[in-house]
Parts: sequence; structure tokens; C-alpha cells
Amino acid sequence: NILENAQHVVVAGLGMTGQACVRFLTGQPVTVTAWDTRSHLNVPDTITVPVILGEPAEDFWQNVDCLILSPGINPQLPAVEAAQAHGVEVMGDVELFARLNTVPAFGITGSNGKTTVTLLLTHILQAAGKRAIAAGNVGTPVLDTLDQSLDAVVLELSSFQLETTSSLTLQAATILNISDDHLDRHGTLQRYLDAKQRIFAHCDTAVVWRGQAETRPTTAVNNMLLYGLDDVASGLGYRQGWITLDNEPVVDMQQVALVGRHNVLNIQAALAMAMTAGVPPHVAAEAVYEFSSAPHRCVEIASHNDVRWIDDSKATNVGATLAAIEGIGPGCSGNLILIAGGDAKGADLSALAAVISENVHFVIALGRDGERIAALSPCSAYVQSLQEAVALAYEKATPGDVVLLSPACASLDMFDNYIHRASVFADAVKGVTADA
Ligand code: UMA
Ligand code: ADP
Repeated sequence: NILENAQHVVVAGLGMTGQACVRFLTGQPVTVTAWDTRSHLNVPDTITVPVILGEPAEDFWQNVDCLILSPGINPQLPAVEAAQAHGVEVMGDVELFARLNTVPAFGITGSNGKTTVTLLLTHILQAAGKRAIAAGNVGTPVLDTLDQSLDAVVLELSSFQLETTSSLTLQAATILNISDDHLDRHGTLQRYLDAKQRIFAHCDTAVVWRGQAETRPTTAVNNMLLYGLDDVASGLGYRQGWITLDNEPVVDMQQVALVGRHNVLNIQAALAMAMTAGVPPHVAAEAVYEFSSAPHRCVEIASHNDVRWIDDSKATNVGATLAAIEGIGPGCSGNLILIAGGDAKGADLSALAAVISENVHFVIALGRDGERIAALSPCSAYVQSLQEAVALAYEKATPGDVVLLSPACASLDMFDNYIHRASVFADAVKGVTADA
């Protein structure tokens, strides 16, 4: 137990994670100091421990034993490296959780689908009568689960969280898929992948998609469960609209609210993990039928004059937007109009070009990297705001068309977050459809 040796713990970052760390640590026999690198931060009222804002003094680290970093803080920050040079142990809240947790835990990472699979698996486990909770990147800080009476904890883990985690024991773990994301933080795709691979370090069963070699564990694991869109005789496969297990049909995709082939994969991953918890496949299948998509992930928000408006604001990278276009484009009776753009976080956007040229009638681009997106298609326009994008889409759309907001980019250049972007989109759609 780390807290047996640590006397002075510094909690870095005072967002959701930092506040949960302070909450947890104030009940422990340690001295706690909070530190946020933003010198003008409004310290939340709930923080009752001493706070340092901005750059800490040179000698600050001398009497510190442990530094707990929020995921948004880069471990390569000079002040963090200075702490390490003074012998301070640096970790994230997930590592602290890992050293204290005694409940069976399931870990889900990947570039896309984490939240969907985390919530779906939690729902399946609950339907099977287990006290299960979703935590981690999905929103509830992991330390907040420690004082609850649980049978299972389902962890959505970002690359930022995994980067500082080394002893997490998982009953089952998966890297759902890998595409360019967060390169502004990790530098290279390999370093991003290395962070994700840490999920398998102490896992019993690795749940692995047959379709992408990079998602396989590079270290030894006890068991592997494979899944994919191919028709296979054993394990999880897919045949004529049904997910199969050992060649038997188990989930009829026509009865599922989640759409697109990427969601077949998400469901298979959740089923495989639920199997490691002993949930019978028919119980899991019933739970899948009851599950509806989390908001802002390919959800229809309006239908007006036979034009459908779809909010996929959570598509903050190229992989998610590819999945949305490929999921919606081929089935669309009219034209697909795509609204995309924002902060691409250093990603290569060229992978979108072929899919856009095959499926998208017109691209309306905005934001910091919008001009690069507009340049991918001869049928495109660059606009200054999301309201302007919606007005232009409304002008261009004819009955049968679908207008898809799937930005392929983060929102932070123009909005507070993807939820704010979605609400501006919804208001603008309401505006144009009400005027008509
Ligand atoms: N801060 C610094 N210095 C920095 C950066 C941030 O001091 O260089 C401070 C900020 O001033 C602020 C605090 O750190 O006070 C914010 O911490 P944070 O950015 O780590 O965010 P939290 O509020 O703790 O939320 C984090 C996750 N955020 C990030 O990883 C950026 C949340 O995921 C997660 O839900 C939450 O912990 C609970 O576990 C959000 C996210 O955007 C949804 N994740 C990324 C993604 O999904 O792409 C990885
Ligand atoms: P994450 O938590 O990894 O960001 P979400 O479940 O919140 O994943 O979905 C984020 C975006 O990715 C949404 O736009 C969603 O439609 C898309 N998406 C979900 N699952 C997949 C998948 N398996 N492959 C590609 N895109 C996906």
C-alpha cells in the first residue's frame, strides 16, 4: 500500500480527478498539498488542503513522497521531471486505485468506442444481477468507487490514464481499436500505442479484435478471447446480421439500437468481457437489446422535411468520423452532408478523403483545422461558425438527405467541450427548422 510509506502527497490538477484524489486522501494518514499549473485558477470550494498555483519553488519537492497527476497533465512537464529527479514517486489516480482496489475490474481502452463498451458492459453485468459501476475516463473518478460495495468495476481508460499506470490487475482487458489520436500529447503513434498496451500488463483475459494487429497484447496473458466481423466456427463472429458465438446466433443486430458495423464490434467486445464474468450469452443478449446509445454518438436529433440531422459531436478523431460515414452513408436514401472540423490534435486527416469522395455529397468545414478538411473534397465550403454551417446545410439539403455533424476533431478551439458543441448544433438545427 503506497500510503503506508508516503507522508506528503501532492495532487496535481484540480479538476474531477484532483478533487476526487483530495477527497480520498484527506481521510488517510498523509499530508496533502494540491497543485495546479494554472496560476489564475479559481480553486474549487471543496478543496480544503493547501494549494499551490503556477510553478512550484525549486526546493518544493524536497519533502514530497508522491505526486498524483491528473490525466490532463503531461508527465513530461519540466516541474514533473524535477519532482522525479528529487525521488518523488509519480503516478496517476488509476495507479493509486490499482494498488488499493479489491473488486474484480474490467479495463477498456482504444481510440473509439470506449464509452459505448464501458456503459454496455456495465449494463450487461447489472442485468445479470451484479453490482457493477462504470468509472474512469467515462466520468466517475476511479477513487470514488473504492468505498462502495461492488461486485465489478468497469474502467474506461484513456491513454493519458494508462501512461502513469503500472500495477492494474484486470479480469479482462481490451484495446478496442487504434487510430491517430492525442498525437499532440504522445508525440508519435507508437508512444500512444505503448501507453494503451499497458492495459494488458496484469490482465487475466485479453479481449482482442481480429481486425487490427496493433490491438493484440505484446506481453503474455493467460487467456485470449477473439472477436470480429468474419464468420467463424468458434468464438465470437458475425453472420447475416447476427453476432455468433461458437457458430450459434446470439445477438440479432436488427433488434439493437446501436447502428453501424463498428457497433457490432463494440457489442462483441462487451459480450466477451461479460463471458469472463460468467454471464450467460442469452442474458447478455437481452441486455444488449435494451441498451440505447449514449448521447452525441451518431444520434438523430431532428427530422424535418424528410431531412435527418445527426449529432456525432463525440467524433473527436478521424477513426470515429470514418465509422460514422461508413455506417450512415451507404444506407442513406438521399445525399450525405458532413459538417466537420475543429482541432485535429496533430492527426493526419488524409484517411478521410476516400470515404468522403465515396459517400459524402458536400462537406461543410469549420474550426482551426477546417480548411484542411475542406481541401479533402472539391464539393466543400469553409465557414466561420457552427450556426453558419447548419444554415448552409439546411440550404443544401433536400428530402431524403442526412446532415451529419461528425467533426473528426476536438472541440476546444471553438467550444467548452464536445457536449457544448452538440448543444450549439442542436440549437442551430432548432433555429433553422423552426423558421421554415
Ligand atoms: N491542469 C494543470 N496543468 C495542465 C493541465 C491541466 O494544472 O497542464 C489542471 C487544470 O487547470 C484543471 C485540471 O488540471 O484544474 C484538469 O484536470 P484534467 O484535465 O486531468 O481533467 P479532469 O477534470 O480531472 O478529468 C479527467 C479526464 N480528463 C482528461 O483526461 C483531459 C476526464 O476525461 C475524465 O472523465 C475524468 O478525469 C475522470 O476520470 C475527459 C476527456 O476529455 C472526458 N478525456 C480524454 C478523451 O476522452 O479524449 C482523454
Ligand atoms: P470513446 O469513449 O472511445 O471516445 P465513444 O463510445 O464515446 O468512444 O464514441 C466516440 C465516437 O466514436 C463516436 O463518434 C462513436 O460513434 C464512434 N465509435 C464508437 N465505437 C467505435 C468503433 N468501434 N470504431 C470507430 N468509431 C467508433
